Amino acid sequence: MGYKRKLGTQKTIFFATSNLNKFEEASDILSKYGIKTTRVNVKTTEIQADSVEDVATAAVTQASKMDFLPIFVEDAGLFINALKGFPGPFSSYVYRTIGTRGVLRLLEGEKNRLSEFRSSVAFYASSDLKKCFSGTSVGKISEKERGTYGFGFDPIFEPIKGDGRTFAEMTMDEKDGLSHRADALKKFVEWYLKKFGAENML
Ligand code: ITT
Repeated sequence: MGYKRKLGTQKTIFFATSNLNKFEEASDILSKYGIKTTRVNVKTTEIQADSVEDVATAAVTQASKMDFLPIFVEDAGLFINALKGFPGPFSSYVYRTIGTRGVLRLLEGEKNRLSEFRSSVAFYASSDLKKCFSGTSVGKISEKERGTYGFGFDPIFEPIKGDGRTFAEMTMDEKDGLSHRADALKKFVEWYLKKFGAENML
């Protein structure tokens, strides 16, 4: 039995991700707009590309082949200025290998700590109804890891619009107020609600 439902009577949007933290953040943000998110636990094959937009767009095409529609994927990466944008689209691999401490070592003695988280949300409802939305959060790489909340590079990322704390020193709500993921998802939700109308969706 499939889960494809008629658009317009949709109660749920599927989110294909293997990352529970990303799911938790996204479902929390979307729930504030009355949208229910259901996780499809798959790891799509990430293509090699320079931008998170290209990675997300390719991934959602793969995800759309499953019987869960409408669906979105979200690809994120940390782009560090002094490292010419590294790790960028390779953030997942870099996190799993050298981790946050490895990134701090790469930046030892470096004054320019400027960096940016980028997120792209690629949505697919049908072959003629698909769209990609991008968000950013500009910040600095801290000198040391700080904080225990969040995941990934959160302990070393201080958003410029914050108060000097790293994402890992913030509650999820505080991070949502400043994050690349929230930025991209809000653009998506505004478009989605305009397109389908909240009353059809709930
Ligand atoms: P899926 O592709 O299955 O969704 P993933 O963990 O591979 O999960 P991404 O490719 O989007 O997710 O993210 C790559 C890595 O970047 C991720 O594993 C984290 O280490 C890091 N990252 C992404 N978003 C982050 C955030 O909000 N805070 C801290 N680190 C983040």
